Amino acid sequence: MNRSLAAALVLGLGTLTAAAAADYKSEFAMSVVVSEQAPWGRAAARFAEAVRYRTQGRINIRNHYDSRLLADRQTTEFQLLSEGVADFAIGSTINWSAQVKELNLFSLPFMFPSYRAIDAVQAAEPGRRLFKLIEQKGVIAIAWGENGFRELTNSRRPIRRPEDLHGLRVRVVGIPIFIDIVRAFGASPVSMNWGEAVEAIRQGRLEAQENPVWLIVPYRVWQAHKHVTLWHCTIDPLILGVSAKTWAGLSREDQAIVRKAGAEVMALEKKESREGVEGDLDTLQKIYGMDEVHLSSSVLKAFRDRTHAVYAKWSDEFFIDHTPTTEKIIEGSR
Ligand code: X2X
Repeated sequence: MNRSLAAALVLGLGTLTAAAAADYKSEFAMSVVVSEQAPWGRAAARFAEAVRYRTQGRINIRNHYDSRLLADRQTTEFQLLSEGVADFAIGSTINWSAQVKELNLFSLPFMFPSYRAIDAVQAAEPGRRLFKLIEQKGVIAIAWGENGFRELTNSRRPIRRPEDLHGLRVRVVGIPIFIDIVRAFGASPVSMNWGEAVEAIRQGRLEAQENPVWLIVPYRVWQAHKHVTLWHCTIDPLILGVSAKTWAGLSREDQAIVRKAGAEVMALEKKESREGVEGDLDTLQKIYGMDEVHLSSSVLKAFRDRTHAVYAKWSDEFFIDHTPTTEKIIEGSR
């Protein structure tokens, strides 16, 4: 290629980039299911600010917290994101599993024993495969974050053995695997969106639920539920995603900015969601007056045994090829 042709091409590309930037809408919408009180919501605020600053205002993101873009129907988030109704989202893999069923991998009961295990799986083939799958469904996955290990809280009694769950009404997100898990303990699942659940907790109408420590604390679940069992039954990773429709309209330069800011913000989010949790599980008891139940490894095994059929059913249904790989990676991370 001669030099003037190359220069013309570069110039042409430059013009295109500028034109694309000038065409941006004045406001991009970002969906978040929780509020800024949680590490997850704080990450959304930081991301919007970092992107606005680094693009010199070209990308102006407005955050819609508390499922406001979703009319409190959190399991529609992925669909609205793929359709471009939301441009960005930091979403829970539980909520997104309504459309991307392979994300149920993280909801297989008692599969992930540690943060090391989850990090290893995300960094390896299963994690990469999930990002690719998501992309095929119209969402560019930028980075992993974390809501956290999900713990069981209730207002009735300490849950020390699997039998203690019998007859309890436990709120879950309306996702089939969670319904199966709760039923495996002889308890009754009640499907509810988070907004509705928070209201019910406040009014003392919800006797049990499961969520990570960093939602239990800011949403004051501890005021209504005195009992918490730290069972680590499932883990709830988050993904920062961009609608492929929105992504296609961004200049290369701005795509790179979004990727970099997203990776930085989500790495910090993951760290914050684990702070005061790993190696110091007494926070809920010491500061918030909850009665904490820790499970010995033999009791944990009894809980796990109860969910064996659920594990088998869901891993066979959806992860025939990547459950074994994931199990191997987890084994190696111990
Ligand atoms: O609804 C929940 O429990 C929450 C906030 O953790 C999710 O979005 C999965």
